[in-house]
Amino acid sequence: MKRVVLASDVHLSPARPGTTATFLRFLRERVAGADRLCLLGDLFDFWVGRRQLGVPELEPVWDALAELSAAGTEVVLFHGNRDFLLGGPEAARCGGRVTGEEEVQELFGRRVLLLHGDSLCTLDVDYQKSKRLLRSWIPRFLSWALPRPAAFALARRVRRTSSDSVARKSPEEMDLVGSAVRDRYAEGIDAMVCGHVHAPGERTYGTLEGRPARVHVLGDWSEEGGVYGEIDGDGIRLVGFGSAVPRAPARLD
Ligand SMILES: [Mn+2]
Repeated sequence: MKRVVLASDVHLSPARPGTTATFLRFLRERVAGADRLCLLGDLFDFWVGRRQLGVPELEPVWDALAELSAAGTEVVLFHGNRDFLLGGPEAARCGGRVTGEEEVQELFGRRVLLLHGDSLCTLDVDYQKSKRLLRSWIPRFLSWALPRPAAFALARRVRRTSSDSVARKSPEEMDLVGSAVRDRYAEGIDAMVCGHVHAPGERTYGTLEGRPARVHVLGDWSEEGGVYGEIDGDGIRLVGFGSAVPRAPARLD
């Protein structure tokens, strides 16, 4: 193992062809040759289940991921809050694997917790409650039972409702919470990488037993680019693609 690349929150959608083109260029220019690509959730703006495979605008992305797999890059898809219905069919489509919303990986001698990040937004009580409902059997059943157009319409409706409620929330409610980060460090991990909050940068939430409780936060994507992560023997780095750049490292509570 020499190099692992991480990205999240690309929010691919047939409605955003520019972002798809930029992400495809990123896969060719920065991911090809890596040992592993971890996509830490919200790769898609929404995912209604296996019947979304075959949507023509997204086919080039699945093809590109399948090519990477065939060339020896392990592709790992994590669940975000918008694409938690990714599963076996999608793993098969790209020759990779789908894991849940988080996974601890032993990388270059360190235990690294990789996760989407919404589980660290513990001040957003409404969201944490609705998440339980959204991850129940209900959406799985609807995705299976509804005809494709109805499933897409429902997904768009849920997306709209969620952006309306996001617009009403305070910045604190939607941000990572330091105590939640330190709780994860208490489980014995050495590093953490997440996405979700769309504010890429290295953040340190105090210390736990003398060690910094640090999170490398990946960025969201547009056609201008995005901030992704790289892990190798030298450590973890946030790197800008296109015009995107990480924020300055921050010390928080
Ligand atoms: Mn998210």
